[in-house]
Amino acid sequence: MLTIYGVHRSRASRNIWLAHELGLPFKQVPVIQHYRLPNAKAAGAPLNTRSPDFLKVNPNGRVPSIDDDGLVLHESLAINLYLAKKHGGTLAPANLAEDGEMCMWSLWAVNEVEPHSINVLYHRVGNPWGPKDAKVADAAVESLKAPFTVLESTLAKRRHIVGDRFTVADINVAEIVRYAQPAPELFDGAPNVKAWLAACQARPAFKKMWDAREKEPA
Ligand SMILES: N[C@@H](CCC(=O)N[C@@H](CS)C(=O)NCC(=O)O)C(=O)O
Repeated sequence: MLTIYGVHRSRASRNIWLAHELGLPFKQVPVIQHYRLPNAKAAGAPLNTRSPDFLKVNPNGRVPSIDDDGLVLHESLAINLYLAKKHGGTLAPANLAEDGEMCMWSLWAVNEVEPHSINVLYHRVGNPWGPKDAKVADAAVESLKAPFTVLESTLAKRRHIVGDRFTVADINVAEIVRYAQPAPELFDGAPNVKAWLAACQARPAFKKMWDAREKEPA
């Protein structure tokens, strides 16, 4: 049985979305980020990223992690690539070339997009680390223009990130691009990215994850 560690309001959302796409049964252990609690170390605090029991699972102290019949993995995008390949089907790479492309796009998203898109989220919506700073958000939007141009030109040629079908690469990139949604000006300048993200987020598996996420306390 697959166990996913992490609340919906965390990067575990990526893995939960993928599991729903695959129709995979899983157990969720709702580990919360330590910084969202007033005192993560207090006796009786909910299981969090600094709880000794969770640090035994992931000594990095971050969610998500999975335990798949004894195989423990961290890093949300690696987890998705692993689960897609393990369970096969159309979400997974069909061959080595697609495998390379799916890894490339996942690493591209985490390196070229996430450091900036997370700053759009933190500084336009809510910053767990301190006050919001409009200048940081605006600088992040500026930094996202180049990767958005790359993604836009890719999606002008085809409807999906890799191949001609929805795959794990779409999930991995969409979940990172999602953080930039509080900057509509980026999407207005990239209509193919906007349409692709809307199509990803219209999928029943995404909506199932999102509905559960909305029910969690903010
Ligand atoms: N690169 C990691 C990042 C994981 C990460 O930063 N997770 C956040 C929650 S979304 C976390 O656990 N934060 C808790 C902490 O930093 O203590 C991944 O994609 O899994």
